[in-house]
Amino acid sequence: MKQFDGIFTALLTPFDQNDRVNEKVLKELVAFNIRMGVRGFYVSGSTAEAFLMTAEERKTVFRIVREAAPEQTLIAHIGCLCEKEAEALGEYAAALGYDAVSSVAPFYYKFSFEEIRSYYFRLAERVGLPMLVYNFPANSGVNLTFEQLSAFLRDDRIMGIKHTSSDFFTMQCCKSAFPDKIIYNGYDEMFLAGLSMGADGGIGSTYNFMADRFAAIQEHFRNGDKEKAYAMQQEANRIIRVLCRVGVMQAEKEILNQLGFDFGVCRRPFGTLTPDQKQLISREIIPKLSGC
Ligand code: MN9
Repeated sequence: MKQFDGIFTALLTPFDQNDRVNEKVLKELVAFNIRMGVRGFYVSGSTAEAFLMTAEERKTVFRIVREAAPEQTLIAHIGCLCEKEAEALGEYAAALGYDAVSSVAPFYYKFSFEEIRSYYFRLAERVGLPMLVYNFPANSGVNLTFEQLSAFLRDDRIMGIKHTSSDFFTMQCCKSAFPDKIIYNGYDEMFLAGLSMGADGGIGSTYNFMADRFAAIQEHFRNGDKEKAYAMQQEANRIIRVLCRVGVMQAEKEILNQLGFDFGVCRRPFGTLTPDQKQLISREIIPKLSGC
């Protein structure tokens, strides 16, 4: 039985010079994260630039990560506006032996809650894997209330929530009403707050290069060592502040480049970093990280 608590890296996707998924580098990144002690991976999510990729590319990523992480818990993000495509992605992940699927709420058309709910249940049913609801109001424009999240959590097909929101009241209400469901904290800079309000773990983009720190924060939290946990969160946040100034995903790829991975840049329409921004990263962030 796979375990779902702890640290799950929301993997970035390396693209090569020709803008193709770079299999070799993705495998190196997965191995680096396994060495840092992650429980598993969240594959093909927002951080992976999933919405800028074709379904074929997302399947390729599912396969590569499965091969590189045979023992870790794997959650496949299958969300996209075309439900038929989400279903095909889910079926592919299930055939590869993924442990769960996840999806952001269907967005853009301002669907009713009833429509959103049936989207999730239909997908969970058809794919046949536990479904993790990805609640990310800031980017999806869909804000799920506690009552709405409860409608998911009381159902056996739903394993839990990835809560990318600073509404920790809602998080805590979910955990106390449904203690057996898994709640992931979504904003890395608030990981410790999430743990205090009932999160079982975190799914995050900055884990790509500092998963070990977040694993340590959770360990200190479990051992009741609040001061150490707080000090480590504060250190991580000094780094995340720089990322937020520069552009989170562009900066994350540049960090990996500077750590020695041939990671490339984000896909258009994302822009590229200026020499000054790259320098800021090498001055303010790289010395604070352990190499690979
Ligand atoms: O997966 C990530 N969310 C997004 C979670 O990228 C949208 C977070 O790790 C953030 O990137 C991070 C920086 O704000 O907390």
